[in-house]
Amino acid sequence: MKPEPDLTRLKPYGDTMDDGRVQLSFALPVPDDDRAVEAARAMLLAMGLSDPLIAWHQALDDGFTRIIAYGTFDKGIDYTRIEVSATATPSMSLEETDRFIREVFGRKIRVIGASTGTDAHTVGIDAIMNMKGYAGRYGLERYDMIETLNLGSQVENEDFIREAVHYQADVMLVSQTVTQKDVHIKNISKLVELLEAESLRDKFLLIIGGPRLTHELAKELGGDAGFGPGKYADDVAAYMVTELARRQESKSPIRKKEEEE
Ligand code: B12
Repeated sequence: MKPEPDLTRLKPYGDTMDDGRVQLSFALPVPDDDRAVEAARAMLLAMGLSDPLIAWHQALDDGFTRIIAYGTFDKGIDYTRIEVSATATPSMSLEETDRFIREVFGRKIRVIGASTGTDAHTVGIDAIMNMKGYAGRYGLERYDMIETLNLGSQVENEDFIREAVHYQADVMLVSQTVTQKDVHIKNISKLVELLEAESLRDKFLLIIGGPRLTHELAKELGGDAGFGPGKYADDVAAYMVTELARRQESKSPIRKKEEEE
């Protein structure tokens, strides 16, 4: 019989259920010698891992050592209590989203996107916006009822806002890949500040994405939603149309009257 994990004390799986074995790889800024190996072992223990094993080490350069190590995580995590912060949107196919837009808005939705600040990475924003999409999931350009403008990379926040206003965008998509020295946090905060200063923040649905972006972080920074790895154009499209519809409905005179009563 297949052994079942203890979900109230969930542990990593190495090669037997609940063994808690994990693999780590990291670099140490010291020469590759016995002392580096001992330091790596001490670090694993300091991380709370038991049975540390340094499986491989190699000089990366003078004064730098690459380490591959194993350790055991004994404590376990209560999986039954884990809560996820994510957009609660039902998944919709491309055709369903197009139909939804036709029925609810009766016009095309306009989406502008960019990789902003000094960030030169375009693959993430292209994965969401380009016609061919990514990983077999078509991008927003493929939707009949979505109009897109992809500004590419290294777009200054001020230029991005100006273009969004000019394009009369409903949605702004921002991609941030580089996170060194928290540049993504500073850049997104600046964008939100500028939008607020120009009383434009409520005019756009602001969606932020990137490899180290979570929904929670995006919200914390003043965005409406965040999407990271494993999310594709159809996830973004479904979120944006349901959220725009919700906002449209909350502004409708009938709804306002109902709320007042
Ligand atoms: C390709 C690449 C480059 C190319 C970029 C070419 C291009 N046109 O994009 C080049 C060579 C130019 C480059 C340059 C640099 N790079 Co680079 N690069 C990469 C690499 C190898 C792949 C990134 C990628 O394309 N991923 C594939 C896409 C599809 O994944 P994704 O971005 O996560 O996108 C998905 C989601 O996150 C989400 N998503 C992303 N954006 C958005 C936006 C929205 C709105 C939504 C909804 C969703 C969404 O949807 C996508 C699909 O699921 C990564 C390492 C790696 N393997 O990840 C390093 C990496 C990102 N680069 C890195 C670095 C440091 C740099 C440089 C600073 C290097 C240097 N010293 O010059 C420069 C940066 C220059 C600059 N000014 O920005 C680091 C970043 C480290 C960090 N945490 O900050 C990485 C992680 C490499 C590393 N391990 O050190 N890079």
